Amino acid sequence: MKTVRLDDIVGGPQDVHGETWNSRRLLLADDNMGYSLHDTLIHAGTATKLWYRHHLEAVYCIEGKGKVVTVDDGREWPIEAGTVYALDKHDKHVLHAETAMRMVCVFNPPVTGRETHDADGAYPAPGG
Ligand code: 9YT
Repeated sequence: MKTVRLDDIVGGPQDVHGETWNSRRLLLADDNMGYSLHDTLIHAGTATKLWYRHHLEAVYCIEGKGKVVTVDDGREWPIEAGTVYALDKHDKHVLHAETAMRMVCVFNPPVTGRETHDADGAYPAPGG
């Protein structure tokens, strides 16, 4: 087994900055767990368009408050500390952060490390 410490990730190659978020990637594809595990900060007052076409993502909000809007049906899903949302249908969505939010995110298949979103809000398919 092994341990990973957030303090050792911050400021290194697994500390990835997007326009509206900062993803500290704790476990990646190379860790061979079958998923990746991220501790992600979402900046207050932002809206992020996302569509993980190639991945399933579960997101556990542990700090802050906001909402997810699913694009196809316009439904609003309130999110606060203690809420998990699971994008089990590769749902196109917009994440609105009312306050700064801290999320524990799991991706299946795992991301490899440096991914940021394309114009659709997706990460590339594994293997290119
Ligand atoms: C919640 C969400 O999807 N935020 C965007 C960043 C992503 N979760 C990541 O790479 O950690």
